[in-house]
Amino acid sequence: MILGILNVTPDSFSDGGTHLNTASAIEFATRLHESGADIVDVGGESTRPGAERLPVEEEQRRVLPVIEELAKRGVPLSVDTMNARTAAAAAALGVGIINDVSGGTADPDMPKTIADSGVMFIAMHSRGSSATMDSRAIYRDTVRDVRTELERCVANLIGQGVRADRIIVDPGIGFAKNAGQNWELLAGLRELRALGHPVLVGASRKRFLADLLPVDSHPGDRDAATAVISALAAEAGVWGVRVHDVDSTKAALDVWSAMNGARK
Ligand code: PMM
Repeated sequence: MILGILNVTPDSFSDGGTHLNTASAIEFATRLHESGADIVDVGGESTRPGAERLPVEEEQRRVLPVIEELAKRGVPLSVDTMNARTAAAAAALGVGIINDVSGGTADPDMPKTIADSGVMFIAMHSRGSSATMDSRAIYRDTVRDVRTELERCVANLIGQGVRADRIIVDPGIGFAKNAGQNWELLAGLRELRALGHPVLVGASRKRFLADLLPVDSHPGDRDAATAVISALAAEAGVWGVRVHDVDSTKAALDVWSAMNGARK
């Protein structure tokens, strides 16, 4: 699955401020869908390291009008939110997946809201908050520790009534991880699959990819590297990738798919 990213924020690291206006956000999301995004992931609150939390009213003012119109147009949607109230409002408008970078821990009402609304839930691994996560990137064995913490997160969600078959897990590339740890997680995706839940990977345009590029490169220059990760993630059996540039990831996945189909 390709989740195309729509950030309706003034300060996301790679596309902040581009789609703050509702009409431009709707047009961009429609284009993502037409280019091959299976789902458009709409977010109103920046989660970049150091970001301050946003009032929930402002988050809703940014995302709900966009979601309402896209849902009317039949675009399959997820909403990237840590707020149970936003999750509930989005689900009522027809959003099928709640994507929570805190794994349901930032808002104590999130697990029950998910359980009651019957939507799918993306439980992403992180530590601390956006403000503190960079200082929490200390692991004994990155893949094993992330796997154990995701396991605990999933058990907590199920304990609060969320159905196991509605949970997708995500290692949270770049969230409380340094560059080396991100690579370890990408190399260890098969181990995360052993959790028994679909796995989502969000490496798109993230800072660690800049190490592979010239020093004066821009986030958009990271799309080729992102597309290669998409194909390698598919090979490792992940369920989905969350990306900014749908065209390059779709091309990479088409190649993987053709090769996979020819396998004897
Ligand atoms: N990364 C960002 C935001 N939301 N959600 C999931 N499930 N996984 C991620 O890796 C993830 C996310 C940060 O990137 P952005 O600012 O480009 O959206």
